[in-house]
Amino acid sequence: MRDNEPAAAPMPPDEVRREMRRLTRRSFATGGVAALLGLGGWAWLWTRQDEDQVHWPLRRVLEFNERMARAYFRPDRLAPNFPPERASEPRVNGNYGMNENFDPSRWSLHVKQTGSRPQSKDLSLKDIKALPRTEMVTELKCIEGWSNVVQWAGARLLDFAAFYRLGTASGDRPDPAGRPDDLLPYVRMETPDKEYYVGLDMASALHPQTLLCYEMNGEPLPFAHGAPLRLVIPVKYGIKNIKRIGTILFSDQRPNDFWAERGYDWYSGH
Ligand SMILES: Nc1nc2c(c(=O)[nH]1)N[C@H]1C(S)=C(S)[C@@H](COP(=O)(O)O)O[C@H]1N2
Ligand SMILES: [Mo]
Repeated sequence: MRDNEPAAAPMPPDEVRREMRRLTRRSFATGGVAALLGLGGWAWLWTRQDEDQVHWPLRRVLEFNERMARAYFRPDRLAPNFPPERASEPRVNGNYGMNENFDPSRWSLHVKQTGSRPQSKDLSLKDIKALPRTEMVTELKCIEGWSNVVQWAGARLLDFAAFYRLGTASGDRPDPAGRPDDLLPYVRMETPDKEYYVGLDMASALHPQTLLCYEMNGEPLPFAHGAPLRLVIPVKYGIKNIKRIGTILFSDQRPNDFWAERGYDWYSGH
């Protein structure tokens, strides 16, 4: 495919290109479109350029995937829970935004909200631990094809948003089932150095199994897995489970997303 790529296309770093090719090869989008087109069409497909470096026929399929996934999503549909004996240490995967100069003693969680009720505050890990503690044993699924059962503990993003009155146009506690129209549509999270960032739809962000996580398999969250605080969101693939959260933004604008900008599905549900 490399030879058919337009020379003018912006070139992300090599590592990203390799990952992107792996993702693209594995994705339903490519497989589906390729199967429909056959070999002759394949060359045509790879000459279609688009924003985000995604060839537009693939982009259409990704958008279709998202519409299907959103239609299928229910807040009361839970990802599978496993017995704690099944839990083990996942491999460390993905180092974007995890630079070694990070000083946890200077970390705080920046919380922001755009729209009619703007907010901005800094919270400590103590503040997060003061919220109701939720434990769960769920599967971390990477789009590369592996998965791992892990025991997590942390605060539900729903409990966090309820306590700090975040994520709604009214300023009331979010009530995803009762008052979905009052919810801001999106959440964005980024690492302290802003190198890795994810965009989430609010229904998934406020799903009861979405945790701001500070413990893994009964121990404080290791640094390689995202200490002091990471997101665990079992209704999404691993790419959305951002490690080392620096900022959380509740937003009325659809946020950009590290892997969506490199060709993968923005929604990334499963
Ligand atoms: N900051 C940051 N978070 C990240 C990534 C990353 O590169 N940087 N990679 C993601 C991917 S692709 C996966 S599969 C999971 C892996 O989590 P683990 O390293 O705890 O197993 O982290 C996600 N969160
Ligand atoms: Mo991943």
